[in-house]
Amino acid sequence: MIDLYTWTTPNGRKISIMLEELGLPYTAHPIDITKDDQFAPDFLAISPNNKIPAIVDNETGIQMMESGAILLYLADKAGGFVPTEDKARWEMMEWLMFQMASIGPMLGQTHHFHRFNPGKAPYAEDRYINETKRLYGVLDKRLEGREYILDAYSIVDIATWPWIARFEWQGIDLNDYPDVRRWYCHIAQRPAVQRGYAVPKPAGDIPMPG
Ligand SMILES: N[C@@H](CCC(=O)N[C@@H](CS)C(=O)NCC(=O)O)C(=O)O
Repeated sequence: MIDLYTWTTPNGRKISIMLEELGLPYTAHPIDITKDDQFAPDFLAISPNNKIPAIVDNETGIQMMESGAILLYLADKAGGFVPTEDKARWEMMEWLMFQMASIGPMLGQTHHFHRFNPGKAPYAEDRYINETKRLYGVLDKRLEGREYILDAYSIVDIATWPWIARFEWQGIDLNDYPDVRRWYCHIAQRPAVQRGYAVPKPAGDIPMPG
C-alpha cells in the first residue's frame, strides 16, 4: 500500500492519475497547502522542500518527494507507461525534464502573477504569460501528427496534462493550439485521469475548451 500526500493541484494530480492508471492501491492524505499543512513537521520529514506531492511506499520503505522522480519510481515499480527501448527511453527523459523544468515552473509563475496577483507586477505578468504561450507553442508543434507526446501514452502525458488542465487560469484559449486541444480532450476522457483528477477531494469538473 502506498501513502500519497497531495492536494488538488497539477503536481499532485500527476501522481493520483499515475496510481489510478497503474491500479496500485493507495491512500490519499490531503495536505491543504492553503492552510500551510505542508510545513507540519511530520510532512517535512517526508518532503523536506515543503511541497506536495510525496509518497511513502510501505512495501519497500521508500519515501519520496518531487513528482517527476515519483512518476519514474512508480513506472519502475509497476512496469508501465514508460518506453523500454533505449532511444525511446531517453526521449521520455527529455520530455519529462521539459515538463519539470519549463512547463511546471513557468505556468506556475503565470498562476502566481496573472491569476492570483493581477496588476501587482505587470512586467512579471507579461513575462510569464508570454513564456506560457511560447511553451504551448512548443507542445503544439510536438503534438502535430502525434496522438501522444511520445509514441504511446506515457508518464510524460501524465506529467503534462494536469498543467494544461489549468489553461483557463493561464488565460490560454486552447483553440489557438489545435494539437494541444485534441490531445488534452482525448486524455480527459480516460477514466483513470477522471478519477485521479478528483484526488484528494472533488474539485469540480475537468475544464473543457469551448
Ligand atoms: N518540483 C516539485 C514542485 C511541487 C510543487 O510546486 N508543489 C506545490 C503545489 S503544486 C506546493 O506544494 N506548494 C506549497 C509551497 O510551496 O509551500 C514537484 O514537481 O513535485
